[in-house]
Parts: sequence; C-alpha cells; structure tokens
Amino acid sequence: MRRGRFITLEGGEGAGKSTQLQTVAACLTAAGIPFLTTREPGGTPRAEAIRGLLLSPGEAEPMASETELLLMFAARAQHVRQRIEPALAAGTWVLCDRFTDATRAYQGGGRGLDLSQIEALAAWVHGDCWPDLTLLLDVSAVQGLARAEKRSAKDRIEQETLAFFERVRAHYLAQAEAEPERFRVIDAAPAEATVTAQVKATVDAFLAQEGVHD
Ligand code: Z5A
Repeated sequence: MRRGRFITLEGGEGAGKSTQLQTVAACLTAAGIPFLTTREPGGTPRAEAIRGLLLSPGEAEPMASETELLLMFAARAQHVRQRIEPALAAGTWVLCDRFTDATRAYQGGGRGLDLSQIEALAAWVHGDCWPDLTLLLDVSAVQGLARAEKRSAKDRIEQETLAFFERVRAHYLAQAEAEPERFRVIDAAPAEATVTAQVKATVDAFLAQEGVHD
C-alpha cells in the first residue's frame, strides 16, 4: 500500500485558506484520490476541545505564550496519532488547514518564542511526519485582516496587533525560502478566481510530479 500524501494550507488571517481548501479538494476528487480534510488546531473531538481553549477570547486571565505553544502541540499530538498518521498509513491523502509551520510563524515569529524549542516539540510530537506539499497563501497583513474582519467576530489570537501579523507573515515567507522543495508561495492578494487558478495549477503540477496523471 502506497502511503498517502500530506498537503497543508498556510497563511495569515484572511489569506483564503478555508476557501482554497475547496480548490485543492476538487483537484484530488477529479484525480480519483481518496483524501480527508481536516484542520489545526483541531481535527479530532479532543483536539477541537483544546482549540476552544486556545481561541476563546480571554476573560480576566491572559494566556501565557508557553501555554499557547504547549496547547497547540497537545492538540497536534492527538490529531497526528488519531487521524493523520492512520490515514496516511492506509493510503489516504490528508488535506489540512494549518500544521506546525503555523506554530513556527505564530508562536515563533509572532510571539517570539524560542524556535529551537518549537523544533524540539515538533520532533517529539510528530517525528518525520511533515507535509509533502505546503501551499502558503501570501497576502499583506492589512489586506488579510480586512477580509477576516468582514467575516466573523475576532477570536483571541485575531485580537493581536498589526505588528504581530506582520511578523507572522515575514516568518512564513522565511520558511518558504528555507524549504523551497516543500513550499509553494501563492499570491493571495488578487480576486478569488485568480487565486483559485494559481492553486489549481500548483496542485495539478504536484499530482503530475507524484505520477498521479500517468
Ligand atoms: N494558530 C497558531 O497560532 N498556531 C498554530 O500552530 C496553529 C494555529 C495550527 C486558528 O486558525 C488560529 O490559530 C489562527 C492561527 C492560530 N489565528 N488566528 N487568529 P484558523 O486557520 O482556524 O483561523 P484563521 O487563520 O483565523 O483563518 P481564517 O480567518 O478563517 O482565514 P482563511 O481561512 O485564510 O480565510 P477564508 O475564511 O478562506 O477567507 C476569509 C474571507 O475572505 C472570506 O470571507 C472569504 O470569502 C474572503 N476571501 C477569500 N479569498 C479571497 C480573495 N482572493 N479575495 C477576496 N476575498 C477573499
């Protein structure tokens, strides 16, 4: 049985990940590939409960950055063991809205936590289970926040400053530069149809590379 492939979508607030997840899903469906869609933090009942803790706006007690980091990895441990690894081992592809690159960007770039500790947690929690393909939807923090604001009330992390989201974006772009074989940077600033066309072309090229269209 050939192991499934692991595809992630990343980007700042309002970059269009949820929207473009549907584009990737349509490409996989058209190619006849069995896949599941999921998200982080979350993806299993326990991990979704941790998501609630992470995103509910703070009452009197602020959340320490270290607590935030450890809860992200607590949710991820559950998700990887219960859902991602079993699916990949069974030959099912996994299409996930965010993964550890988000921790690097938000808790590392945004919060300024020690990157070597994030890498140590990643190695402990998911070893060599890394995405095969990561689509980074890149848009300015100002444009992304404007889109996200139109959609819903702000969660705890969305209440951060513009400078925080600018650091997140810079960190994502640095990661993409450091791992060009895994990342594909998509310009997410244009209208939705233009972004969709870029995503479709990128996923189709990946499928060809994987021999899916042979
Ligand atoms: N987080 C973290 O800190 N560390 C971690 O390790 C992980 C996560 C895994 C929850 O993530 C939060 O957790 C998130 C990061 C943090 N922080 N915050 N805040 P999430 O992915 O569930 O939530 P999100 O980042 O807030 O996603 P989002 O706001 O839902 O954005 P999106 O999925 O990228 O965008 P969208 O929903 O597809 O689109 C937003 C709106 O823009 C919507 O109305 C669309 O119709 C519209 N849209 C989409 N594309 C376009 C284009 N091209 N033009 C115009 N309008 C568009």
